[in-house]
Amino acid sequence: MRTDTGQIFRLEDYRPSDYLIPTTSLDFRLSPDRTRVIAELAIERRKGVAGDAPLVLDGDGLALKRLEIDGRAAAANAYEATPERLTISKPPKATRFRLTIETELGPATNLALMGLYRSNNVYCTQCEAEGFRRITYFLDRPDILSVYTVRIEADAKEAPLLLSNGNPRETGKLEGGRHYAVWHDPFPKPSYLFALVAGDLGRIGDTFVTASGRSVELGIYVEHGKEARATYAMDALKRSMRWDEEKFGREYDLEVFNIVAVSDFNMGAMENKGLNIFNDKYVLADSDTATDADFANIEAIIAHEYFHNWTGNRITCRDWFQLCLKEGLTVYRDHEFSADQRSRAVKRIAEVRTLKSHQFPEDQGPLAHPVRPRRYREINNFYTATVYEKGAEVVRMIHTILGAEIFRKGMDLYFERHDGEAATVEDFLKVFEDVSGSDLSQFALWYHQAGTPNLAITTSHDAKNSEFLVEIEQSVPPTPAESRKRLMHIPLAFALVGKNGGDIAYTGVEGATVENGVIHLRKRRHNIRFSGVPGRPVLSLNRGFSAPVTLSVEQRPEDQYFLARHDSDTFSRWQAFNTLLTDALVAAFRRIRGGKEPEFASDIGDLAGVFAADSTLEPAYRALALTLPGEADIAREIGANIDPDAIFTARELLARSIADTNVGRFGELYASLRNEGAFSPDAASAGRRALRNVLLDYLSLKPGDVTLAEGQFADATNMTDRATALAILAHRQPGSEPAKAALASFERRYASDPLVMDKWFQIQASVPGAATVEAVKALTRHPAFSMNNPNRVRSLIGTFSSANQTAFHRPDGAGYDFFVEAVLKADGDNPQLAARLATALRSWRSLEPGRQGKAREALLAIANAKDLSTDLRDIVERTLA
Ligand code: B3K
Ligand code: ZN
Repeated sequence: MRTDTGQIFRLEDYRPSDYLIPTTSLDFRLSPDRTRVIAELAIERRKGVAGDAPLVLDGDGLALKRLEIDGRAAAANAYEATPERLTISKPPKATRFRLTIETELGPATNLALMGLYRSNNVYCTQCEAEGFRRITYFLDRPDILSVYTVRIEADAKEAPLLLSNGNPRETGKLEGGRHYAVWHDPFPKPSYLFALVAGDLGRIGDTFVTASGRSVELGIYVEHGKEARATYAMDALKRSMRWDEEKFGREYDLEVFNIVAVSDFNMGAMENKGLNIFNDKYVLADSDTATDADFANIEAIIAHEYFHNWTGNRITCRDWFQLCLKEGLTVYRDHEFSADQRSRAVKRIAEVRTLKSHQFPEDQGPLAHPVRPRRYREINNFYTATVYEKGAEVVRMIHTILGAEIFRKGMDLYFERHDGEAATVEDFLKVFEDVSGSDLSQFALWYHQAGTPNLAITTSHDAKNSEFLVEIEQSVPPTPAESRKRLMHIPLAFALVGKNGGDIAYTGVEGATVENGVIHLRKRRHNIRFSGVPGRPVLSLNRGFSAPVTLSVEQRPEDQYFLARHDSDTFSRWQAFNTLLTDALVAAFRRIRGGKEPEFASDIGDLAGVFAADSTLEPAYRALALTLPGEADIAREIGANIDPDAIFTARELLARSIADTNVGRFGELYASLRNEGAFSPDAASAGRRALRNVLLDYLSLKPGDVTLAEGQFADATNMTDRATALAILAHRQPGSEPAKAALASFERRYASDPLVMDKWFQIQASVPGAATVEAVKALTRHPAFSMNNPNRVRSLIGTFSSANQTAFHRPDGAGYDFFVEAVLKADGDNPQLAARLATALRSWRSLEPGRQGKAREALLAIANAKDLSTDLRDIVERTLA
């Protein structure tokens, strides 16, 4: 039975705990069904707290076996232990005392993948956010920092490898084929960073010498036989370590750094101190099994978790409301890393696409919340695109506002001032105020206020006075629990673009502070007057996506075409073309809904041809330019009364019109981009493959025209080319002989490789059209599928519900019926997985009335089901509210 108390946690209720735990020693006696954990906690009453203050430790589903206070068995009336808490109502009078707590766990039956569990017979842990309380009773909150010593004992055959945080201290043999290891982590840390791994795994090792000359032993542990697939991750790790030294002056601080890949994991990876645990999807890669996107994700996630060592671990969060303090900041850091390792322009476009497709819908729907939320019922539901991606954008804006040099000074001060502490967003902002002397109080609203701001913009040119006028009005739409919004400080990068595409100078500006190409909007309305501008310029706005806002610009289409062809800022060029494509798709959608044939200006096809052929642009950039906005992006732009079938048709027709205009050019280019030589995952090679594969997609649009894709599938020498060709075959001609043959051959080849089978599930789950509902249902019975493995579930059911608009939103509701069943099934064992899946319906109110009604019924069916987890209940209730 579940005990959802419906309790809501509020930021304003934060207060420091009465007790501290300066040291923690844990002794694990591992066994699959009966693991014993003996915790010895040094407890210290905080100064000024009354001697009779009760000590209440958190638990979650725990069974207490023994409790000692200062080495003596606690009297039965001295405490109360329930699965959820251990209350010592009359703790010893002394300010310091010792608790010995013994609990018993069953890792093998822990399918929620929180706390101590087993993945492929490997013991592993996941404690963020509140998993440590599933291991022992503790003050399981991030502001309780403790120095840990961990002893692990296990069967030596079953678990030759015994790992925990910090540095290795001791190992030894025991009777009965058992052995043990002791680890000590000198850095005080919150319980959510605790980790343990024990099992039989393969290893690749390396050494890293830090800037100050200390040698660090690096290890990556994977399933035996998969060691070779971990070399790219190791390379990414070493590059991350060097980069953090060079860009942020941050050195690694322990003798060892270990990464373990496990196959059952609720998210991407976890930054436990000195012992990162990864979803194996983000460690394992080689040319035969991983796509270029996989390689890029591995690089980014390895870096992200490593960067947490300073932003998250050395400086952690005071409470979970401050989650963005570590997550937004660390995402900003990993974005910068990838930009430096790859192409900055390409990386920025990819980031903006992700932000718009994940964070914007969240911010514009029922689950909207500020980057720093003020309340939560289940903290695990706040590991969101808003906290991560918008949180990173907020840090980027600080960089934009203060400039690179002062930003770095602020970061240095942050590390200096707060090292070893549990900090807040206020602490973070304060360092930037201190180093710059600026007042960031209005800027701070980016943390506190939900919703995507909109800027309405009109321009006019006064030739007589050589003036260019720009009127900008900001508004922030209402979001749940926040109907009235305050005015924000929005840094809007811009340029006035002249006839030749270059930025033009002006002699003066009035109406707003404008510095280094950035307009600082602070008021509701700014009338900005640029003087010394004799010819009418074209306004290039929100360059580099300097602020996460939407724009409503009254702009002539020819200006947009002009920017798409000539803007000297490559990001803005992409943005201009993307806006043109989006506008064309929205117009086509409206015509289709009105029973008319859509029409597309031939200029769009021509412009696509220009991007494709422009060899001054990187191939990866050209690939992004040629990628049409996704169906969900178009839906968001339309806003209401969404008919996914009409969107799909609009998108298909635009793609065909672009292909028709460019058949010859695309064909030649496709042929010229053939792979030469050995595979390399580097950004430039990946970019060429990306462009070639986008072209293949266009070249396969005509009914029956899949011979190229068939050829590529047969000849492919790497997973990127193979999986793309397979997706084209499966999506263009579902159920056809070539599609069936390709799917079957792929399945034969990779049947024993779960991560590759995930691609096979994904490709089939995203086949457009009504029939996919039945196909996905059938695939849940495939031997390679398992409802208990999050990667499988996300590949099949997650892809179906969040990336297949036409099938999921089938008008008869069959997609929703299947979805309800799957979400409830997942919730039985793994609430976090179920809650994440359930967010697929967050934009249900923007659907046309028929689907909207069915989606609501589906949400109600979940809400009314018995015994829901807190996680899932929280999501459905907020979605319905
Ligand atoms: N900090 C973890 C996420 C933990 C999620 C808990 N539900 C991974 C990361 O962001 O680096
Ligand atoms: Zn993170």
